Amino acid sequence: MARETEGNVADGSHFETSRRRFLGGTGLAAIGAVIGGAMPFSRDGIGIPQAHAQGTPAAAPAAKGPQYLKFPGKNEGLVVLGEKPLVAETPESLLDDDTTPIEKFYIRNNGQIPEEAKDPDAWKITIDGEVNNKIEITLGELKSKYKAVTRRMVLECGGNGRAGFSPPARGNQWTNGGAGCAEWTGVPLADLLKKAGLKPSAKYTAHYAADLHLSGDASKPTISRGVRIEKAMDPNTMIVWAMNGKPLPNIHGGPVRLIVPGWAGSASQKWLTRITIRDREHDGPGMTEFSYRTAIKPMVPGGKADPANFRILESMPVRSIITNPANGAKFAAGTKELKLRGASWAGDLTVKQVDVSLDFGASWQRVTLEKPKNKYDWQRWIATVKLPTDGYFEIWARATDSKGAMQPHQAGFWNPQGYGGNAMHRIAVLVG
Ligand SMILES: Nc1nc2c(c(=O)[nH]1)N[C@H]1C(S)=C(S)[C@@H](COP(=O)(O)O)O[C@H]1N2
Ligand SMILES: [Mo]
Repeated sequence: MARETEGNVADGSHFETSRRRFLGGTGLAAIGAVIGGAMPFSRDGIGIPQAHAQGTPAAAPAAKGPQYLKFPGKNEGLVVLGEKPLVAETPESLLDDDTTPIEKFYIRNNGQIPEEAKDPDAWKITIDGEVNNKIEITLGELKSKYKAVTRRMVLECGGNGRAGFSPPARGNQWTNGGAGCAEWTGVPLADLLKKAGLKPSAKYTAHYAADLHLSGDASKPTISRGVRIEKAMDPNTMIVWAMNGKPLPNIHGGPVRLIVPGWAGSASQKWLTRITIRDREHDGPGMTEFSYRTAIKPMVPGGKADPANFRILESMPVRSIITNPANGAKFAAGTKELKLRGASWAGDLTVKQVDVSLDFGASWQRVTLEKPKNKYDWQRWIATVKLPTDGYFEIWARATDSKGAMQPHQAGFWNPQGYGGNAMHRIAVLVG
């Protein structure tokens, strides 16, 4: 299948974003063929972003189209959102596997990618700070002295859904593809923290890693986030060394990383070297001002933000994606029904219900939703929808979490760096 490789869509304009969102899934062989050329979304409903009007001056700059990833071991359908640092997302239609294969898993770096560790089992991890006994352990010892567990859990970038914000928010323009669900093998961080013995003053973690700052300055941490001690003690928060049964690849933080499921992916430190327990909130790069923070009192979109009005983003919001058919799929004239597949997840919560619409949200049909395998697993879903006629259809999907929160039509609660964007997923299909 033809790939458009020209151009870099990092910090893409809203125009590029709209276009990419539409074309993003066309790389996958869906049930049918894929429509060539631009087919804009119909966007005249309330809260639906304006489609780029064809032929107007705003649409005049040549559309660059998505840049596809070329990286060893990675699927060529991944879309590059930034090259320095390397960031790539997975089109929704490539998230159609129950367990996301490594080759399809999104990539998010903030700094330079370190060289692959030559002797993974000699890799050292330190746990210090507000603990009774500092721990220094090699990966080899961790594997042999602690009981390993495997869990299938979603990892999702805090900025997932950012491309839905208007005006555009700062940062990588993720559509819904800054997420994946893999089998992670490792030990609960709580097991090490119990061994170290938390002091009563222990309030927060600070995560450190081996990746160099983009500038190459070794004295600057690339990113160093942390979580409340309660989350660190959750048995699902893990130090992991295997992904889908294979040694954790270097690009995903191998030989060893944190997985803090349900929360912004930035807490899941790759190339983990040290966790320092603090007596107060962490203040490393990624913890302050507007990074991984959302507004307490909703702010005017694009307006001036007051840092005092922001709090740390913890659990990610509910989201659902249609993983088959791919956006832009074409079906033979006379096709009477479509089989849909998708996935949904909801940060710390579970998904209670997913609905799909073929008529721009006028009516909804409930899908068949699977239960998660374990906590923090995503929930796959299937549905069969009847097509009233041939023609152009949009399929919309919305999920509702276990506390009753449903995905909105449009990314709301604007904030400068675009967190919490969880507008319902839409795809376009053409029948006949
Ligand atoms: N050391 C380190 N850890 C990191 C990052 C990073 O840049 N450096 N990026 C974080 C962010 S923002 C996300 S979303 C996830 C992405 O993990 P992945 O690249 O394995 O998908 O890793 C997190 N851990
Ligand atoms: Mo992220």
